[in-house]
Amino acid sequence: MGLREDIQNLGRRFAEAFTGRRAELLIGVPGRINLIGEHTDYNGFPVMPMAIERSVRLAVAARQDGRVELRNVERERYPDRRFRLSEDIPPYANGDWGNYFKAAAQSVVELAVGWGRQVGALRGVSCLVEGDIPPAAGLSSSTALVVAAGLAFCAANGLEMSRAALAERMAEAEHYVGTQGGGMDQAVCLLAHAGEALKVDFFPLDVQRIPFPADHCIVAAHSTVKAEKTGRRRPHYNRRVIECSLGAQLLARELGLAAPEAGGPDAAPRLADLVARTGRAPAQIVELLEHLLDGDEGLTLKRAAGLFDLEPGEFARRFLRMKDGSLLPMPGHGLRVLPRCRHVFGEAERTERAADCLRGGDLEEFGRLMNESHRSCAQHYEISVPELDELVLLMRQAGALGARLTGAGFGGFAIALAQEQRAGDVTLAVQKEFYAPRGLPTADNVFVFRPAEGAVLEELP
Ligand code: NG1
Repeated sequence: MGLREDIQNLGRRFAEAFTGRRAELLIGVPGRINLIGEHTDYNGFPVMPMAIERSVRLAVAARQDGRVELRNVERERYPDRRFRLSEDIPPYANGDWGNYFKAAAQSVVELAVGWGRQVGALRGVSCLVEGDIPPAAGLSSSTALVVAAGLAFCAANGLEMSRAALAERMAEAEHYVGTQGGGMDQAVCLLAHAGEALKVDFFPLDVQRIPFPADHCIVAAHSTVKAEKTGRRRPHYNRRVIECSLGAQLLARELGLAAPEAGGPDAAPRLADLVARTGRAPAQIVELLEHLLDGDEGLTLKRAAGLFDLEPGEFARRFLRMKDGSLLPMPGHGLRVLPRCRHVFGEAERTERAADCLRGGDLEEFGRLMNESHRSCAQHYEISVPELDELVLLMRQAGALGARLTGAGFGGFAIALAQEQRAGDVTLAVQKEFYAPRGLPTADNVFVFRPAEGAVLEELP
């Protein structure tokens, strides 16, 4: 069944959930896999994702008051939630599913106020929610929910903006849940087209559509390790954002681009700016950083502070502060600025090459780039886990052209690019070698994906 049929079915169930009322708007937002370009988005470098045939769906009725009433079809797992639109919406407990709605609501309220609307006059929504994107698996279930909620609040209040503008807004909005993510997921779930991958550039957002070969597909296999955005994974993700930002600021100072005293990570240059503003090749910039750090792969607090001519306390306050105001705990192995930058600059080049390969039909080379990407994610970015490494190896051995982890890492899914006629072999291999020995089914753990369409919206008469 397609996304449009799915939302229509949900619309029919709305009246049972909210006795007698009718849904006015149906929304479907897909999840995504990322083919290549991992942890590049927040550094200003491109990514290459595609939407998948798994989605979050909403049936929505606008309310006359500013209340938000949420009901999930999986009510036991996701209990009902109610809150009120206001200028400062307090979050639920960490990890609560309602926070993804609050993230969108907070951002839409700010937008509406900026456009001269009174908060008290804003309309809330009653929403019936369902979804089939595996959660905490790097397939972007949380972003699909934030974006779906953003579409619902904007529609209920007649706030019109382009999909690209909404994508940028919702990327910022999702920081409400505490992860300082980039803009990839919001862009792909709003701007994707069936049968195509996207090459997405950032700051400003720019999307190029690249046809995906009809005789190839993506096999995705769950590592069975949860990668919860608001749980264990959050500090690991944010630490990498900060490590990259430190690299960018050190290099910018060295290259005479900006004074790091100008502010913390928010105001700071990104790694991509160093290439764009100096015209230097990424490899040259990595060399410069190696030289600056004397090859030191894990900076102590004292060493890092010294590089910025600061006392450790002052350095931590200026550079290690996360968006929620707390300070990044100093990792035992130090700040791994050099390996993180090695990954990001290498991945940026691989992503550009991969886009050319996809355009030119060189899928073998594309697969090799995926393999290199996985190696770099594991070695330099340290975001793989043994289960993901095992899966990518199995998939390559079974005839995939290339395989890698997808999304933020620390668990979640591995993906493989395969010719259509080899997809069965790849699936069988992971079933026999990975899931069967663990006593797990392949259903809901292994999927075959082809690029799906982006978000759909249907107004009901
Ligand atoms: P997932 O895997 O959906 O959590 C996260 C970020 C992306 C990007 C990737 C790594 C969010 C919402 N998404 O994706 O922006 O940085 O990691 O490439 O934080």
